[in-house]
Amino acid sequence: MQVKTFTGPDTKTVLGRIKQEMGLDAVILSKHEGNGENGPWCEMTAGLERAVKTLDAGGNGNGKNAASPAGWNEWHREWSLIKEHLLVLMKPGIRLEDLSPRQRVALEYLEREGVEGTVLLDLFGRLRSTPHASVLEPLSDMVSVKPWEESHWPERVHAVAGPYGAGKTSTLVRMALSLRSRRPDMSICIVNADSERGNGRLLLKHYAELSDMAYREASDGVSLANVLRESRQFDRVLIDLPGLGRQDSFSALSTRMGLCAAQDMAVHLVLAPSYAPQQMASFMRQYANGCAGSIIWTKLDEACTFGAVVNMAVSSGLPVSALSFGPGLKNTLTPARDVMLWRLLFKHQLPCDTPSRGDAAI
Ligand SMILES: Nc1nc2c(ncn2[C@@H]2O[C@H](COP(=O)(O)OP(=O)(O)OP(=O)(O)O)[C@@H](O)[C@H]2O)c(=O)[nH]1
Ligand SMILES: [Mg+2]
Repeated sequence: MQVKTFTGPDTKTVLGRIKQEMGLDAVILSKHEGNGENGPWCEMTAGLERAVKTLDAGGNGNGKNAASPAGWNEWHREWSLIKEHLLVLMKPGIRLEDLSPRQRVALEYLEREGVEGTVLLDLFGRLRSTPHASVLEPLSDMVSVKPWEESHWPERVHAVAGPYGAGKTSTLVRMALSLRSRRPDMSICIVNADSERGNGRLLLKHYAELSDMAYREASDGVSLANVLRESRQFDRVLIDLPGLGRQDSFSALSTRMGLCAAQDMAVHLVLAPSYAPQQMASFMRQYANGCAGSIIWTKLDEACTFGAVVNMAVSSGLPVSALSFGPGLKNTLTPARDVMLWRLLFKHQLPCDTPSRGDAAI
């Protein structure tokens, strides 16, 4: 069900908006009215049983959680195949001897590290004309970083998504704890939207109580819309989303849970670098079309190569926001910095091995 909340000065205006955006089939799920500083207000949550294409563009004003277009997966698969064929044709064009020895060693290393051919080709093109440039210069352009800190993430609502067992719930707790330690004054609400996981529930509830945070549960679009509405007084709302089955996609989950309607929200994709490249490509198809926030890399302590960090940044265009490197919940997550990524990639050094000043893991 597609769920969306509309607000306006009175019932008539809000009904008009619902009709215009969702059509005559929309059902009113809840209605609230009141008198605020700016006069009377009315808020209605409406639902629609079928997937509505027209919501994509206007759902949250920027269409970032738009449902996948028909045939998206098929198209993606075909494009990957075309890319592979193109790469075979173009690979002889990577004449490493055109690069400086330092650049050549770096590119050879990145290939062994699992960085994809298309990315290497791009790097080669950028380095060829600048023999003195370090490989970190083009890499910094290709892999963006946006640390998990309030100044970089002013959105009020943050959700974590990702494959089963990737570390979503642990990451959410760590994100909440890091917020709490930096900003003790901040009011935080943790929302468990993954009703399938009993132990996740216990963990979230326990840490919320322990750290003076509110705890809520939402198992479907309607309850999540209600939770989001009544949690407006919180400075930050952190949502733990369920994992996706093989045939599922994030945009479908987003529609089911009514995330398209959520305002001021960022979705962070939680991944571990140890997934195989084909699996990563499959996650890209499932998630990247709807996750418009960042990638959080978990289980760095279990991985032996880190090329995936570069590959996913390039193919999704998402910045890396945080890194986690241990099964515990304390001192195992740090806001990402580019220098940490390069140490990880080129030296296999975890952020906890050499914490920079001011970047202590939470
Ligand atoms: N080694 C290591 N283990 C981690 C890390 N993050 C999480 N884990 C472990 O991975 C397991 C799964 O973590 P969860 O946070 O429950 O993962 P999830 O994605 O919420 O799992 P589901 O809700 O079942 O889909 C737990 O045993 C965590 O302790 C990490 O950075 N390193
Ligand atoms: Mg979980």
